[in-house]
Amino acid sequence: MKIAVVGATGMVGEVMLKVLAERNFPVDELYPVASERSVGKQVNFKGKDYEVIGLETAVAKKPDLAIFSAGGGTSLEWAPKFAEVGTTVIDNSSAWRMDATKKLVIPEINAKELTDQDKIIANPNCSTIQLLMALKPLHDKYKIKRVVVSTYQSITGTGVKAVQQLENEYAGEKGEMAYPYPIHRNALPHCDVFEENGYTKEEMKLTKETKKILGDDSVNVSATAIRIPVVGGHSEAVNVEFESDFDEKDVRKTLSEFPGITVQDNPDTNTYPMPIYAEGKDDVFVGRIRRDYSQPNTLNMWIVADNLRKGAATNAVQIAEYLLKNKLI
Ligand code: A2P
Ligand code: 11C
Repeated sequence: MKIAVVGATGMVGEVMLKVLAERNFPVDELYPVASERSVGKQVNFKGKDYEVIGLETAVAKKPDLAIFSAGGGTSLEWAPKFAEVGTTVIDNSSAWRMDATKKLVIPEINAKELTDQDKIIANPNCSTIQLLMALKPLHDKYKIKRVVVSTYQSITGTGVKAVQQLENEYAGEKGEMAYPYPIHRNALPHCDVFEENGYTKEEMKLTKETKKILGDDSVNVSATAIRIPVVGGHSEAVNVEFESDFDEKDVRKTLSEFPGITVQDNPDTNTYPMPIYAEGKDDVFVGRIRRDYSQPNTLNMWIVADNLRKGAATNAVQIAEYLLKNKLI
């Protein structure tokens, strides 16, 4: 396989290279791609240094696969150019997710929708992926009516600049700000940009992407997305109302049998998911599973995952693995 990793010098791109190596994805030729600022720099893959190239040069190489994590603008402009030369693009940005002609894929949930005609495939938003991993098996069993989710999101979701901002603030130094306010010792009810309806784009991604991935417009999601000074993973407090009633034991069993989910839930031993455990792992961790006694058929849970892994790189590489296994690339 000839593979381009677009955004190879970024927060997700770096993890992408790590995950491709760890999972032993068959990479015969690797093209790390970044902005013109980074052309000529070196990145390491499996102990070997590779020179970063620009987008134009990468398209000319006609790779079999291009995995994009370089922002929506870059994807909108360049994914079609790769597709035109026969490259299959897996795109981590929000550029193509809600395009009706593009599939939005979490392999454990809907990879079966993919065909060899899909030349641009969208990777869902990180907070959507971990939410849906837990919702899907429960939706199949009890049918979801409504979800209320509050997120506690890692600064790594914003990228290198945000991590730098927090480091500067720790050190008491001034520098470029990724957020409109300090993030150290703070919580910002503001992930991505505000939309006209008063929600942020991140909140609306949770609402819209959920319907598309489940293929069910009747599932309603109300979201509040918060940025906190944490690295290692996103956390979500989730309240789910089902059509039918459930047994808590059965919920735990259903979740733990779903591939890619680990249930960590034992109040007696203070066992629950946390970003410091999820960091560097590919699974989605679910805990604090308990009935909401304030209304019928309703459940509370807490979901944590490494947003750079299952929320981005791992999910993208799993899509690539599915394409390869099913001879779709
Ligand atoms: P560069 O390092 O040259 O800026 P992050 O989200 O962590 O900030 O990373 C963004 C990634 O996307 C980086 O690899 C960055 O490259 C890359 N990138 C940003 N803008 C462009 C662009 N216009 N063309 C190609 N790559 C881009
Ligand atoms: C965050 N969800 O943590 C973002 C990061 O739509 O892919 C990725 C943005 C996106 O803010």
